[in-house]
Amino acid sequence: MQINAVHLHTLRMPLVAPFTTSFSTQTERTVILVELTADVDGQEVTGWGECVALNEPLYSSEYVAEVLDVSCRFLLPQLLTFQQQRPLTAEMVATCLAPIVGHRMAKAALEMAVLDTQLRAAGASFADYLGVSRDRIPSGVSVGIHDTIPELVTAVEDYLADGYRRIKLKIRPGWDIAPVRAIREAFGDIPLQVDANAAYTLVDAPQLRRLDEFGLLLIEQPLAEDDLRQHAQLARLMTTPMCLDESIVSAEAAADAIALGAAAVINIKPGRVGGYLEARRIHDIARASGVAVWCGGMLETGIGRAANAALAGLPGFTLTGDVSASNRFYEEDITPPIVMMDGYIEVPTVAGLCAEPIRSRIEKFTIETIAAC
Ligand code: OSB
Ligand code: MG
Repeated sequence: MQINAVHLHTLRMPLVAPFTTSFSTQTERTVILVELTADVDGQEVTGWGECVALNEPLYSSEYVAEVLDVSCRFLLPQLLTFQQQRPLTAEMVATCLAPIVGHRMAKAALEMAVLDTQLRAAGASFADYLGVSRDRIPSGVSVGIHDTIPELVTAVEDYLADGYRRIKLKIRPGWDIAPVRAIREAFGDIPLQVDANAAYTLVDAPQLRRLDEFGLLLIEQPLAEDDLRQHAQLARLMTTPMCLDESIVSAEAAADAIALGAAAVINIKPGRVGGYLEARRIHDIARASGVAVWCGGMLETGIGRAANAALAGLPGFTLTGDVSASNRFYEEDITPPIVMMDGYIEVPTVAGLCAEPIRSRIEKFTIETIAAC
């Protein structure tokens, strides 16, 4: 393909309820959409990408304003120079952008837009592209930190009534044993796991070990992003399986974590690792190593959520992920809503990564558009 134009839209979307993690409380999602128009074999095609970076560098070093800056200043010029030599394909994007260090979320969004364009032009779904044969995936939900235990219990009760097949509780020092015990007491042996978003240190090992008695599926990212060796040490002290999120920024990081014994399970988030193609490689490495994976979420709109639902159809995704319905976070999504039925979400069959975005909704939530090239 030959890219003709790229628009970077910044949207501000209200959340249905505040979402609190160990690092912040979000009441809205600022999301960057990449709208890419290209010439593919004489046909003009538009594709979409969604960037998972948050507004502040609290989950990872990337953030919205920085993604816009690096995309306009370095990433897009690099792609435009590249396509003067030969036609661009999604499979070439990561290699083309590799000289620019880091900025994986920004790169992922651009690769996603190129891939969506390529698939739409070919009339192929993302599931076709990946070779996914499952037609639906089980749906789990990530439940934020609440002000009180009774409020948490009510929230979990509502999600279970909706049909969610696995509950993930956000934890942090001061909100760990008591909420987990309360959920076990209220709902018994449901599939349950916790996510600390790097809020602990190895010094907290005795406290974290107290989680072992609750039969959790896993504990996600208790320690800092860089603490691979310490995660391996903690994993040896606990019976709860160790799962990494923030630490797994690439296929290399995944291979290192597995080799060190730092990850019995990996949360795969395409944006965090530089794109869906790298996410697939991590799936392949983990599967070959006997390490289970599941698909994480970053409060995606229907664009990223649909792509995640297809990725999660790969055979190594043996654990239920955070791919929930649109209405988990948004009253109005910017695509036809992703719905959950009987605890499952359908693997999309439309051409491209997602259903056609709804222009009027995008316009409604847009606070800024940059004509990047
Ligand atoms: O750690 O998985 C995480 C949301 C923002 C940043 C990090 C995380 C999360 C979630 C929400 O847990 C997952 C979702 O989108 O449903
Ligand atoms: Mg996480």
